[in-house]
Formats: sequence, structure tokens, C-alpha cells
Amino acid sequence: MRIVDLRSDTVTLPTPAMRRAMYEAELGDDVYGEDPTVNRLEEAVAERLGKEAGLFVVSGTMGNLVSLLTHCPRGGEVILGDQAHIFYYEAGGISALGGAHVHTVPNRPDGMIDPADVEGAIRAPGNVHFPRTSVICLENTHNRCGGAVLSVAQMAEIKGVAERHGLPVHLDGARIWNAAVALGVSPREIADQVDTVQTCFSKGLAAPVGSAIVGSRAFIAEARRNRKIVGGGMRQAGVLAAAALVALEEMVDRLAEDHDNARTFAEGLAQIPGYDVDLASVQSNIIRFGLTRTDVTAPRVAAALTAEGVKVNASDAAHIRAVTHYGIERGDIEHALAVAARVIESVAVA
Ligand code: TLP
Repeated sequence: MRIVDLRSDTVTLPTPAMRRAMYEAELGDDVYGEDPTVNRLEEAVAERLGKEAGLFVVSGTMGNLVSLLTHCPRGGEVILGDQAHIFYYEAGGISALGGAHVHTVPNRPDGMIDPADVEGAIRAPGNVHFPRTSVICLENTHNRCGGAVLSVAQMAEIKGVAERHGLPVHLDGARIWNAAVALGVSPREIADQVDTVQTCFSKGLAAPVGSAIVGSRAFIAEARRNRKIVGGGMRQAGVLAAAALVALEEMVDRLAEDHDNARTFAEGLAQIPGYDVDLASVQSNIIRFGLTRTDVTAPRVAAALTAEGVKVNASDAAHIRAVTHYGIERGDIEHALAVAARVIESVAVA
């Protein structure tokens, strides 16, 4: 059976250039700061995002965790959207391991959190009853909001609130590269609106493993210590950083193809009776869609599509997520649409 795997851009396999770079990578012990390839990657990502320093970490989850351990003392408060990946999908790590107190504000469908809500969530300093607000988090592109892209102006509004209260802003920029391509701005312009960024090489950029945190030199020095605490000090990690360097150098511009494929898939799906697609919400490589059929749930349709080789995930009872990525071609999208048309006709009532 032909398989079209649209579950996530995390399923991407490394390119031939990545495999070669991994084989040939110059290595050393990174806990001693002696892996030249890791050092090169950390400098490259910091430079691209306009920050003083970078730190290579195992995963996006570890990048967000280490960043928030660094921003937020135990009992300190993290303000973030109620649809944030950090809130939803990171196993509560910032509370379990960091003792952070989480304060959510509603995410709008466009991925934004209302600046007035954020301002209202910030605790008055000096009142002994309150936890102390430590950091505000944004996410761009926004995973659970269907890959929605925050504009630089939207991010600047949150930055303005944070500055008035002397607070830092952390960006979960797992897909900051998609955001930059979708907005037609440099990734640095996005990163300029925040103090620290976590970004992934293993999503649309197709590296097998790895993320980075960027920020000021002092922040990264402290984050390096926190990475050690969570067991993330790696040794000859240059084998992984080598692939991430290729990802940065060769895989950013092609994200536009993934965005085009996502749009084609969404437009095709919108033509098929039974699927409910808000085309305006499809802004990058993620398509989050619902159903107009009321007799079946999203998990049931997702399972039926998957059984026919079009692998997708249900994100809740009413929504399915499809993600385009390196390795998915226009022909795969056409095939997936044909399967989608067949499946929605034939899927049985639960
Ligand atoms: N997201 C994964 C799953 O965890 C849901 C996916 O398939 O989309 N921030 C954002 C915005 C993410 O989308 C992800 C991964 C992460 C952080 C965590 O990255 P990893 O998987 O490397 O820990």
C-alpha cells in the first residue's frame, strides 16, 4: 500500500548531505566545550537568530525545559497560552522538574495571546500572597492553532507588555523557520521580539535529532548548567550537530514547498463533502481540519485514513491534523486527497 505519512514533520528522514556530514564530522567532548562541530552549530544558530550565544540540546522539549528552568526559579510563574505546546505536550516538565507555577491565558485561533490578558496575568510585585511572574512564553508557528503564524507586530505587542514589567519573553520557535518563510521576513526579525528562543532542527528542517536555545551569553551559560542537571550534557554530539548544520544551511528555503503542499491539500479537502476546512487558518505546513459529518468522530476518520495509508493524527474529538514536510511531494498530496474522498464516503458510524 502507498503510504503518505502526514502525522508530523518529525517523521522526516535525514538527507544524503546530512548523512555524509555526520560521517565526516570533526568531533570532541562537548561537555569540555571541545566538539568543534557543536561549537560551529551553536554559533551559526545564534548568529541567524541575532543572539549572543546558543546551546545544542537533545529535543525541543528539553530546549523549552532548560530555558524555563533558567528563566524561572521554583515557585515562579510562567505565563503562556492554554494551547501552548509547553502546556499541552511536554509532560508538565516545567512543574515536575522546575517547580514552576503555570498561569495560562486563552490562545486565540490565530495563535496569539491577548496582550491585555497577559498584562492582567502579571502579578503585582511585593504582595506576599502571589507567586512571582518570571517569564512570558509565545509559540510561532503555533502547533495546536494549526500552524498559525504570529506576525512580528503581534509579537512586538507582547514584548511591549513584558518590557513595561521588566519580564523576559521566551519563544517556543520549534518552527520559527516556517514562520519566517511564511511571513517573508528573516528569522532574526522574529527572534528580535523575544529574549530567548528554542528552535528545532528535527521538524521541517529534517535533521534526525536536536534543537538549540539561543539568548544572551549569561543566559546560555546558566542554561548550560541546567542542561547538565537534566542529563543533557552530550559527548561527541558533533555527529548530530553536523546534520543540524546542513539543516540550517540547506533546508530553510525549501519550507515554502511544504507550505504550498499544505495549501493544495487544504484546498482539495475543502472541495470534498464531509471535511470542514478553514482555508484562512492554513498558513504554514500544518492543516488542522474538522468534519461536517456529525455521525463520526475525528479519531475514527483519522484511523480510517491511516488504515488506507494516509497517516494523520486526531488532535481532539473534532479535529484532525495533517503536516507536510520534506519527502512529501505533490503526487503524494493528490493521492492523499483521493484517499480522503474515498474514506469519508465509506467510514462507518461508530
Ligand atoms: N511537536 C510534536 C509533538 O510533540 C506534538 C509534533 O508532532 O508536532 N514545540 C513545538 C511547537 C512542537 O511542535 C514540538 C514537537 C516541540 C516543541 C517538542 O519538540 P521535541 O519533539 O523535539 O521534543
